[in-house]
Amino acid sequence: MSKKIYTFIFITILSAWLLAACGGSTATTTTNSSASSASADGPDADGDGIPDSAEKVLGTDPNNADTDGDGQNDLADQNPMMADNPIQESGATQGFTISALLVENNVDADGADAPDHLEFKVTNTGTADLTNFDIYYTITDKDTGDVQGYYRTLPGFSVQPGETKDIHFDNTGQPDHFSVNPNSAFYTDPNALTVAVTLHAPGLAPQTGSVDKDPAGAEGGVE
Ligand SMILES: [Ca+2]
Ligand SMILES: [Ca+2]
Ligand SMILES: [Ca+2]
Repeated sequence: MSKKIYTFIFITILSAWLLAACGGSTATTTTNSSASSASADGPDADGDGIPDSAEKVLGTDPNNADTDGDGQNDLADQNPMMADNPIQESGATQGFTISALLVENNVDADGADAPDHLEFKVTNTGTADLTNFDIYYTITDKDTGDVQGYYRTLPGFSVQPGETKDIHFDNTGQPDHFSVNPNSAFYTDPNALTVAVTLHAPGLAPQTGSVDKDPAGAEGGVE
């Protein structure tokens, strides 16, 4: 699906919801100024003006007012699951490697939901502690070509010289586990996917990697 068509569908769904929320009498609405608000349309956990129930339909994150991390609120963002890659590091100094990139199947052998997550190992190949990482990753449906893109900073994640550490993307809330959109293609798209990541630390050359997520296979990736 093209970006233009997707945007049209998103706006159509959002408009329908806004109209319903306003009793069909007006297309204007009021955004919430605080998180964890609620209305006749149900809870709005992240206070972005879109109820949790509508976020599920739209595919946005009910716990994040800026699902794709591009700085634009979900309600205002015409393409809320597609951030452009803001990582523009020009440094050529090598300081770390991605030594493994793993994805987990989204259903178990019986077809039930499984706890998906994206996981990769980062090795510090330099002589100084590395912090202030940020990451951009895309999720591409291999059948339809649909792409989602997310940008995240990784606060609290650091790697000492010679050390290898795991970065996880899931919603367990554990240390070095970073939140993901539970309504993203990674969780909801049954087709084969390609996940591509660009990891960056200030002053160092970004490192990239990609891995396919098979719709029916076990956890895959490269070690
Ligand atoms: Ca919301
Ligand atoms: Ca949201
Ligand atoms: Ca956004």
